[in-house]
Amino acid sequence: MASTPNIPSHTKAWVYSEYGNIEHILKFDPNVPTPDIKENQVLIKVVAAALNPVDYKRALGYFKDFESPLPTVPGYDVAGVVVRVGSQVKKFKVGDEVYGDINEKALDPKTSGTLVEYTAAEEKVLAHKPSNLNFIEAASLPLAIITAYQGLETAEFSAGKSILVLGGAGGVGTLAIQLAKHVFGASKVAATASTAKLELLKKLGADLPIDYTKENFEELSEKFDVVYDAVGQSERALKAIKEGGKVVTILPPGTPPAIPFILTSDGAVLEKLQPYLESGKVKPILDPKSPFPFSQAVEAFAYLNTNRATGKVVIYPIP
Ligand code: NDP
Ligand code: 2XX
Repeated sequence: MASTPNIPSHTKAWVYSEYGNIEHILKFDPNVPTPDIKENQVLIKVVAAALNPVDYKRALGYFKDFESPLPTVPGYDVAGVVVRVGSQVKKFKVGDEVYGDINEKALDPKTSGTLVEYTAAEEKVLAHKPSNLNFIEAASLPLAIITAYQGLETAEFSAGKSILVLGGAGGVGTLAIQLAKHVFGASKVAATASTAKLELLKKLGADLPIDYTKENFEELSEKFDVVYDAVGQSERALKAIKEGGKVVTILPPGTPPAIPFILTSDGAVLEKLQPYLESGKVKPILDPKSPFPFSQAVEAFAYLNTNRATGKVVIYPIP
C-alpha cells in the first residue's frame, strides 16, 4: 500500500448523529478518525466538496433502512489529491488529482462522506481531474453530470431529437441542457426556470427558455421527444411529449409511464465526458455564493435547501 507520510489518524469533519433537518443536526467535530482504505480504494486529501439535495434528504432519514448506522459524515462529491493507494488499485498513484461521487449507489452511501479532510473511495467511481478545471469546479460536477448523462441515456436521447429540461437552472439541469445540446446533438433544447435565470439557460444552449412563473410548459403547442424532469413534475411532463416520446424523472417514483431514474456513480462517465470538459463545450456552473468555506457548511446547506441555487454549491477550502 503506497502512502504519503504524516497522514493524521484523526481530522476535522462535519457530522450528524441523529436524523432531522441537516441545518439543525450537522455539528463540527475536530476529531474524526481518518478512514481506512480497502484494497480497491484510494485515500483522498479533500480539497473541495460539493453539496447535493440527496445530502439533506438522507439526513432526514429517507434512506435509513438501507444505509450504515449513524454517525454520518455527509457529502458525495469530492475533488482532491490521492495520498494512499490500495494494493489492487491500477488507475491512480499517490499525488494524482482526482474527482468523483464517492457513493456508487446513491441510496447506499458510505458512512464517511466528503465534508472531511480525508475520504476513501473505490477507483471505479473516480477519474483524473481535468487539467483545465480547478478543484472547486471539478468537485461541482460528478453526481450532477453523471445523473444528467445517465438520465439522457435512460430516455434513449440521441442526435436530432428535441428535449425539454424541467429545472434548467439547477445543478443537474444546467448540465442536462449542455449535454443534450453539445454532446448528444439535440435538434432543439427547451428548459424551464424563473425569469431572472432565462439568460443563463440560453448561454448553456437552450433554444427555448421557458419562464415557469409566466407560462405552463405543458400548454405549449410544441411537444418534445424527451422531457427530463429534475423538479418532480412528471405528470405534467407527460402532456409535453410527442406520440412515442419519453419522460425521465430523477425524482422517483414519478407518474407512469414516466421513467424513474437514480444515478450509479461511475468514473468511466467522467472519463467519457473529459474531452467536452477540457474543450469548454461543457462547463461547470457554480452558484454565485460558491464556494462556502468549510466553517460555513451549515449556511451552505441552508442555501441549498432554499431550492433556488443556480448551478452548484461547493465547499472550499477544506482545512
Ligand atoms: P438544485 O437544488 O440545484 O435545484 C435548484 C434549482 O431548481 C434552482 O435553480 C431553481 O430555479 C430550480 N427550480 C426549482 N423549482 C423549479 C420549478 N418549479 N421549475 C423549474 N425550475 C425549478 O437541485 P439539483 O439540480 O441538484 O437536483 C434536482 C432534484 O433532483 C432534487 O430533488 C434532487 O434530489 C434530485 N436528484 C436526483 C438524482 C437521482 O439520481 N435520482 C440525482 C441528483 C438530483 P428557480 O430559482 O428559477 O426556480
Ligand atoms: O432525490 C434523490 C437524489 O437527489 C438522489 C441522488 O437520489 C434520490 C432519488 C431517490
